[in-house]
Amino acid sequence: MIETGTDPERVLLIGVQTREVIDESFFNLMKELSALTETAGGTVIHQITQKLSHIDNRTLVGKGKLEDIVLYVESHDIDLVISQNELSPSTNVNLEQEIGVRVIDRTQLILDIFAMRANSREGKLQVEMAQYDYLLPRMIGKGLSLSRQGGGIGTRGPGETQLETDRRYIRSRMHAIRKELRQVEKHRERTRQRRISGREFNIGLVGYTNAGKSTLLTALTSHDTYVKDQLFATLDPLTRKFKINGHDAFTVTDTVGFIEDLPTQLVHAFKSTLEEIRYMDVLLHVVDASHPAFNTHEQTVMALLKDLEIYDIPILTVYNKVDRLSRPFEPTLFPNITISAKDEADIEKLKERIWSLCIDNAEEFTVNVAPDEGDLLSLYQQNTLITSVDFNEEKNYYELIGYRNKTKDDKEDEKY
Ligand SMILES: Nc1nc2c(ncn2[C@@H]2O[C@H](COP(=O)(O)OP(=O)(O)OP(=O)(O)O)[C@@H](O)[C@H]2O)c(=O)[nH]1
Ligand SMILES: [Mg+2]
Repeated sequence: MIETGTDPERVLLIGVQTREVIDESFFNLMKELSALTETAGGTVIHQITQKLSHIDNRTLVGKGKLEDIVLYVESHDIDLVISQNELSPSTNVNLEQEIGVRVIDRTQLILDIFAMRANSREGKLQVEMAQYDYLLPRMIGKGLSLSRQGGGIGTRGPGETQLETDRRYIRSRMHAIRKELRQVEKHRERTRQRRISGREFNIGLVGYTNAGKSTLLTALTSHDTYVKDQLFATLDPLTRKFKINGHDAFTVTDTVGFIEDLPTQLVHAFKSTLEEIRYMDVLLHVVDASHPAFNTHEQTVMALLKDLEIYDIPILTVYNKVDRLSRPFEPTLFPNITISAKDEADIEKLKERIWSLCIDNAEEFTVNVAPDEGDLLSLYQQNTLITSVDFNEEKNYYELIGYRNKTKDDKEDEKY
């Protein structure tokens, strides 16, 4: 956020619509850029766009349009210009020189929001890594000044003193971060192992940013998580236990939201976080059904899942926010469920679907537990879905029948 005491930055958005981008997509991209800017704490004053067959290598927009921009910035007290199109280092410098205020692009804006949101040590390191990854090629031979005194959108993340030091420092810092991230990853691996051997049913939430993942996690677990009408409210994976039909054996994990054209630096940096998804038993793909671009959103998510090579986890598409729908809704992904995360009856319906998906992918088992093995009994209750308990008087033990999660090993074995 912008520090208190300072007024929000006044932002002008600019964008070039090239021939291959249709009007509707361009409109949505500019709208999303505006939402991202507000999320970063800026105020969007105006936007100036241009249709061109291809972007101008020197200044992005044509000469006349550039004059319009310069005039607008001067007469409306603009602090910052944000470009929808990716800017090469030299275009970026040219624009700043011509316009006379700071100019950043969508990637820098998203990196900035991530820097603002990162809470955990791991999240912070991942963002720092992504920012250096972005900065490094921009320093080489460009004589680009890295001093970004004054603060504001696009300047958050690695501290200023660090930005002012040289490439060698950045390289060695990147090396150190990589090393530390590997440690964190090992730790995560151990927790994951425990979760898998615990044989709980792990439900993963994935989806476009602002789809309602955190709201759903809260609704399923009746706990408070950070839910905000902002893009990228959640950066760190968060796992909570929850119950279905009185059974304790479920966990749900919230993940970072996806976005169209997520900067590659960030995809790279958050790979290990995103890879948590791979270890889930069932995925809930949350889609904001009330969003006009929901179709592009869900395709973006599916493409990322494909990139992560996630093929064999059952996915239930959860079309959310139906309470906001004003038009008839045609689902495009199957199987699906249409809900409002704010409707308790819908949450119950969703739990039933999760329950059947888990059972479908589990194995039935029977086991006998002696009356003095109370600990064992509760272990089964915690980690499996017990559907019947009978006391066998003749043999003096409890007969349990239930479903348990297949371990990843069992799943591997099945393939052969
Ligand atoms: N009307 C309505 N609003 C909803 C519903 N579900 C979520 N929202 C709102 O949508 C906004 C975004 O919800 P979040 O749960 O933060 O979304 P998210 O997917 O976690 O977003 P990121 O963490 O940014 O990726 C919040 O303002 C929620 O209150 C719903 O079913 N109906
Ligand atoms: Mg969230």
